[in-house]
Amino acid sequence: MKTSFKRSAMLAVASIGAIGILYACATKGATTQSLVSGDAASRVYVAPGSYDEFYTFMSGGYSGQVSVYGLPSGRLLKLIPVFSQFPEDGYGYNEETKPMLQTTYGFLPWDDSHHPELSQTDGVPDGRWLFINANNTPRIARIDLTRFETDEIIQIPNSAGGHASPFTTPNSKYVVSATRFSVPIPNTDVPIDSYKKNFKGTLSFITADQPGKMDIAFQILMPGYNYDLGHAGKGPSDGWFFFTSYNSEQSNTKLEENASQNDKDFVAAVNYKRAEECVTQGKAASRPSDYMHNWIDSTSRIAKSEKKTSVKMIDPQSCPGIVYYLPTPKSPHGVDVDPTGEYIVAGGKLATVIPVHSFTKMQKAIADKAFEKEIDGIPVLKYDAVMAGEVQKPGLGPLHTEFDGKGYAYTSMFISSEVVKWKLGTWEVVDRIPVYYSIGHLMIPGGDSKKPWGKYLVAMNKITKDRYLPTGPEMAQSAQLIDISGDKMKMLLDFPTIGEPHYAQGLPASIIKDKQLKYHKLAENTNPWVTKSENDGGITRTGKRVDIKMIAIRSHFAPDNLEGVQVGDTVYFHVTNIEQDWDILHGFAVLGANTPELILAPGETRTLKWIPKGPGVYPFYCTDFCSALHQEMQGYIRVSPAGSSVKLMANVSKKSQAQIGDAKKGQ
Ligand code: K7E
Ligand code: CUA
Repeated sequence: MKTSFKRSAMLAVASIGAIGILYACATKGATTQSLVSGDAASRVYVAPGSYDEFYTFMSGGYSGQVSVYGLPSGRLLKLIPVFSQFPEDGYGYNEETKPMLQTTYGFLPWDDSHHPELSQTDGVPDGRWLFINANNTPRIARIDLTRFETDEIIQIPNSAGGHASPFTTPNSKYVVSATRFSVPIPNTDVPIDSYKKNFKGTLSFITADQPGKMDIAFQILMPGYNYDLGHAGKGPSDGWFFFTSYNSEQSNTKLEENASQNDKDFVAAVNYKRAEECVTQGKAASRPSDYMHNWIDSTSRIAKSEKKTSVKMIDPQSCPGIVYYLPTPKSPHGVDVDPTGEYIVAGGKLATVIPVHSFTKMQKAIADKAFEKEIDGIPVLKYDAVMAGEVQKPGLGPLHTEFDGKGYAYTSMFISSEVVKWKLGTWEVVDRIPVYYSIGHLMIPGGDSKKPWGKYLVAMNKITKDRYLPTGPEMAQSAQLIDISGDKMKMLLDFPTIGEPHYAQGLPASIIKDKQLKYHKLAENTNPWVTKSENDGGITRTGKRVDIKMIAIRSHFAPDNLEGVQVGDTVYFHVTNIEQDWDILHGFAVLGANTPELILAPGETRTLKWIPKGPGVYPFYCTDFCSALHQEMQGYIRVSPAGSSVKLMANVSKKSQAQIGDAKKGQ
C-alpha cells in the first residue's frame, strides 16, 4: 500500500478540485500549535524511572521487524527481529536462529511486515503472543511476549502477498492470511493475460493456539480478486471472518485505473465453522503444496525447520454456505468489526462514504436468499439488504477504523490526512482532527477487540515532510499520539518510527510486564554445545570442522587462547553466557568474520560459524559493555597453514585439556 496507492490517491485528489484545496491546506503543516492543548506536555511526560502505561507494538514495514514503544511517552523500548536478519544481535546469522528464515525458496533474510496482532482470549488481547505477517513471501510469525522474541514462523502456500494477515479469531484458535495477488494455483507457466481464466485467490486459516504447532488448517479457493484485509467476527458474529477484496474487475495490468472501474467490490464473509464442518465431512481436497514451518525448541533454543507437503483446500462450490459476498463501495481496504460484533465497517479507499454492514441483516439476507447473483458458487447478497448505514461526507480516502468501546469509531482518511470520529448507529461525524500527513492505519489499544482501552489513539502517517529535522531525501515515518478520552480529540505528541509502521497493536503494560522472563536457566539449557562451567570449555576437531566450546562471564571468556586451527577449517564458536542475572548480556565477535556478532542473553548458547581466510592470530572480544573490565574481555585464536603440526589447544583447566586429548585421540 505504499507508492502505487499514494499515486492513485494523488490522482483522485487532483480530480476533485475542492478537495485538492483541502489537502493542500492540510499539508502546509500550518498550525499544529493551536491543535495541541496546553497540558499536552504533562499528559505524555513519563518521569525518569517511571513506566509507561501501555506497550505498543508497531510493524516495521519494509524493515521486516517489530518495534516496541511505550505510551504515552513514545519512547522506543526494543526492536524485535522477525523476518529480517538483525546484525544487532545476530538473529538470522547465528546457527541457532538461521532456520527461522527458511522457506521453500531457500533462506530469505528479509520481508515486509504489515500487521501485528495480539493473541486474544474471549475477544480481548491477553498478552501471550504477538503475531505478524510477511507480505512478500507470505508467512506468519509468533512472538512470545514473555521474552519479546520470535519463536515460530509458518509459510503460507498457494498465496502471494500475505497482506490480509494475521488477524485472529477471538481465542486465537486461528490466525488468517489471504492472497493479495491472485496467482495460478498451483503456480504454473501461463500467459499473464489468461488472468481471468487461470488466476485464483485463497483465504488461509492457520491454527495458532499451540506454540510450536502452527499449521494450515484449511484454505478456501476464491475468485481471482485481490484480498486486502480481514477481521474476525465476535460476540454474535463469532464464527465468521470478513475479508475485503478489490480488483473484482480481475485486471492484470494498470490496476490503478483498471481495478477502479466497478462502483462496488466485495467484503467476503466467511463462515469458518461451516468450513470446519466441510473439512470433517471430507469435502476439502488434499492439494500438494510445499511450505516450511520453523520454530524454536524451548530448551535447546535451537530453531528447527520442517517441510510440509499438502493442504486441505475447500472449493465453495462443494461447501455451500461457506462464503457470501457483501457488495462494498469502492475498492475497499480495511474491514473492521465493532466491539459488539454487529457492525462490519469497510474503508472504501475511493468511496465517498464509509459503508457499514449489519451482521443481523446479513443473517436475515442469507435466510431470505436476498441474492443479487452468484460468483463461482459464492452468493452475492444485496447491498441494501445488508447495509446498516453509511457515514456521509467522512473525508477522503477512508482506510482503517478502530473503536473506543464507548460507541464511537475512528477512521483514518489517507487523502484528506485526518482522523474522523463518528458514532456507531447514527453514523454521524462528531469530530475530526488533522494528522501529518497521509495517515494509513490508526490504533487504539484493544481497538479491534471486544474491550478497547479507549484512552489514546495512535495515527501512523506515511509522509513526514516538515515535521522533524530533515534527514536528506528520506524522512522517518511518523506516529502521532491523540487523546481520545474526552469529546474532542486532542493532539499530544509526534514521534518517529522505524521503517513503515503500517499497523500497531497496544495493551496495558500491566498485562505483560510482570510475566517477563529475566534469564534462561542454565541448568535447563539443552543445546548440545552448551558449556555450563568454566572448566568445561574446549576445542575439538572432526575432519575439517573445529568446534569451540566457550563460556562468557564478567569479565572473560574461557578458553581465551585457542590454537591448532588451520586454513581450510570451518570453525564453530559455541559461546554460552553463564550469567544467571537479569539484563547481563555478553557479545562475541572475531576479526574478519563474515557474519555479525553473537549477542547472548543470560543462560543462552549461540554459535558463530567462521571460515578463516589465512594464517595469523585473530582477536575476539565481547561487544556488550558488561562490566568495569569489559575492555579486558577478549581473547585470541591462532590460525596455521593447512597441514600444520600446531596442536589443538584451548587454555582452560587441566580437566578440559584432558578432554581435548580424548577428542584428538578420537580423530
Ligand atoms: Cu493500510 Cu498493509 Cu494494513 Cu499499510 S496496510 S496502511
Ligand atoms: Cu562481556 Cu563485555
